[in-house]
Parts: sequence; structure tokens; C-alpha cells
Amino acid sequence: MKTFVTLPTFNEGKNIEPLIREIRRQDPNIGIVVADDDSPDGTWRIVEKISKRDSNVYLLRRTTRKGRGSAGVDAFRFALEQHADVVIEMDADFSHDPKYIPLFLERINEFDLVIGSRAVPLGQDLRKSPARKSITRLSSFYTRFVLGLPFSDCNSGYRCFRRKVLEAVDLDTILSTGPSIVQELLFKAYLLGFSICEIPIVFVEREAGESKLNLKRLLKGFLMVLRLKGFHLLGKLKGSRS
Ligand SMILES: Nc1nc2c(ncn2[C@@H]2O[C@H](COP(=O)(O)OP(=O)(O)OP(=O)(O)O)[C@@H](O)[C@H]2O)c(=O)[nH]1
Ligand SMILES: [Mg+2]
Repeated sequence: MKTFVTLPTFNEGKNIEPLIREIRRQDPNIGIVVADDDSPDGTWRIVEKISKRDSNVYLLRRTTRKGRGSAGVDAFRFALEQHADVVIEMDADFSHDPKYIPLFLERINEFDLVIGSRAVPLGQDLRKSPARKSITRLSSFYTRFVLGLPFSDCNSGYRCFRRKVLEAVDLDTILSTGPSIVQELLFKAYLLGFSICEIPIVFVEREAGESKLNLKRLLKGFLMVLRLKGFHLLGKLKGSRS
């Protein structure tokens, strides 16, 4: 089973090298693709250096279409081109611990999509700020309510997909260029009838680098969820199972 990990990065220079090392420790053969948006802190340069000694590490240095969502799409596309059977996406700030990779790979044998969830029993959000945790919970509740999704953590960006899910959602038609790609992919996969499960993860505060979430991005995310619902009601949400 050929497996890829996709990592969107923007200014993760302090995290990326130790993170790639940790992922490697979990699985020496896993492909790792980093989709960087020309980070001013030189994250891409670090990845470029690593890719010269590890032929299974790939850098997508993007200089035009920027954003967390479009980086995700480019990385997924790349993994599919490399014949990945399974793709894991995760944040590159150590909030998502690579130690869960073997568990994702075990569960993906039974399900089409596995979500790393902070909101199921044994899952946890260990960030210090009660406000930040409440925003995540509220936003997940909102997504669940508006889109009718039966999942506890609709905002988790730590997930594992079977190839067929990424093919079926039609990456060319993804509307989100920003972080709402997380909700968009989940909604589409759910509507297409794929089997989806949640496994508990402990989500920790990033120690290095800065969060890119701000009020504008949050509001854009809330609006995108409404847009997704509207598109769905009008029958305009693209994607199909073969
Ligand atoms: N390529 C790319 N990656 C991004 C962009 N914005 C965020 N990322 C990456 O997406 C992942 C998640 O972003 P974070 O800033 O940690 O956002 P978050 O996890 O929702 O927020 P925190 O919980 O506060 O960390 C990280 O790996 C970021 O480096 C972007 O515009 N382009
Ligand atoms: Mg983060």
C-alpha cells in the first residue's frame, strides 16, 4: 500500500525538519509532500535540502495560487500522480502527532476516510486558551448543524483518505482556497457515501511558529459552509463515484 503524507506549510521553518524526521520514524517508506507558499522564513529551502538526501520527500514550492486549501489540493494531486493508494493529511506545526500514523493506516483498511478527532472519547484538545478551544468546538458544531454531518470533529485537518475518495471529490472543482477545504472535503466524501470513522487524537498547542488563523479567515470559513450547503441544495456540488 503506497502511502503519502501531505503537509501544507507557511512559515513552519522551526517545525518542518523535526516533523519530517518523526514521520520517517513511523514509516521509513512513506512519501512526504510539502506544499509551501514560498514561506518568507525559508521553510521551502529546508525541505529542498531534505529532499536531496531523501528521495521520498517532495517539495511543491508554490509562488502564485496561495492558501491552505489550494496547497492541500496541489499536494493531493501530486500524491495521486505518484500512485498513492492512501493519503494522510496533517498540519506541519506538531499539533498533529505523527505517532497516530500507524493507527490511521490500520483503520483505513476498513474505512474510506479516517478522521483524527478531538471530540470522541479519549480524544483531547490540550491547547491552553479556552477561547481557542471554544472557537473550534463552536465551528465544528456549526458545520455539523448546517451541513448535517454526523461527526464529532468536522474541523480536524488530520485525516487519512483512500485514493478513491480523493478521486471522487474531483479536486478540480474544490471551492475552498483556504482552511475550509477541511469541511468541504468531508462534506463531499459524506455525500458520496464513503465509509467514514473517527479515531481519538490528542491535539496539542503548537510550540514553534505562529498560527495563521485570524478573524477574517474564520468568517470566510463560516460563509463557505453556507455556500457549500447552497451549492448542494441547488445540485451544483461536483464530484462522483465511479
Ligand atoms: N501552504 C500553505 N499552508 C498554510 C497556509 N496557512 C496555513 N498553512 C498551514 O496549514 C497548517 C494549519 O495552519 P495553522 O496556522 O496551524 O492553523 P490552525 O491549526 O487552524 O490554528 P492553530 O490551532 O492556532 O495552530 C499548518 O501546517 C500551516 O503551516 C497557507 O496560506 N499556505
Ligand atoms: Mg495549527
